[in-house]
Amino acid sequence: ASLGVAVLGTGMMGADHVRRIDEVISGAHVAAVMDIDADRAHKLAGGLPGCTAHTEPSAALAAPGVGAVLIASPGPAHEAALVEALERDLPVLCEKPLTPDPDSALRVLETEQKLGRRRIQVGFMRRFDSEFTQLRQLLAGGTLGRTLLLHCRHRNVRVHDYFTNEMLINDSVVHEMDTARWLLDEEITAVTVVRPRRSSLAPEGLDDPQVVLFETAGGAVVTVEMFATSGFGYQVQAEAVCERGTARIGEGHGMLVNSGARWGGEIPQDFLARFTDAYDREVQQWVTAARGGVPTGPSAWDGYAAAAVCAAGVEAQATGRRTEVEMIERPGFYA
Ligand code: ISE
Repeated sequence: ASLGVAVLGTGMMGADHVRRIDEVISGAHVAAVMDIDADRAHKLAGGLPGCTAHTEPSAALAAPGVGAVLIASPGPAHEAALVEALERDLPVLCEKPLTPDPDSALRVLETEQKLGRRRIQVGFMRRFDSEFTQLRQLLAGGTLGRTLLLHCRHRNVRVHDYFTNEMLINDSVVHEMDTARWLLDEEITAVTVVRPRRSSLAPEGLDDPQVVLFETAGGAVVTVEMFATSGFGYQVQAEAVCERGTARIGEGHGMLVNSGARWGGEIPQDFLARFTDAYDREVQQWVTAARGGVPTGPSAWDGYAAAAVCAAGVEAQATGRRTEVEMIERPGFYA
């Protein structure tokens, strides 16, 4: 039977996932939607046969036909929803962050471990992007030798006026934290933040761009240029520098047009456009696993590890000092 998904939070991400489950994914349908904005929830549910609308997460989880949960509400609402989903033994796809800080993430890990099997997948969608997957396979294959350096660029067109320096770490650079851990298969042990002069086009209170440096357990170094107000496009690029060569992804060589003494192409403007295929694969694999048992994508452990690195990142940013990451040992459950 088709998997009935409750979607919590119907903002930009949640609404896109509703569309994806309805139109793109096989084996699932949207059984319930929840948003604190009742109108919004009702409008969305109205277009979906059999879908109910709610303003409380618990009501959505208890709605008829719900067999799994997709959490796309703001980060501070995640812990309560995750715990309730686990109590109901429902498979969960939780948009990042798992929770906003390491302590609450640890509580989620403990609750999941008590269940005795993995139920949570965290929405680090880059792991489903074809170029990122290719890079990981190349690095893991070992033909280039060990990876010494990973250079990352992460550019957004613009951000909301309320975007802060902490959000630059917690909402944006968190993706590089996960990507680096996954590509290198090592934990991040320390973070340093360096600021060039500030773009005069950045909103008040935001120091943009920033350079964030990670050190890994095995001694690799990762540099991240985070530029949230580039103005021109959404770009996520990475170059691995290895002992016997380098590999680059995210250059965006899609269609190239030659005309009028110029050549060029288009740059996507946001993550929904840049990572559409990755989101599609992410949700499809989650649905397939949820119907058959255990999720295989990024786990609650990955969500916790990212939260721990974020905490170090925010401190490094505030103090200007190299800050070591504090993390528990990885439980065997998440091996
Ligand atoms: C946003 O929350 C995301 O997750 C995007 O992937 C990232 O590029 C952006 O900077 C964040 O604000």
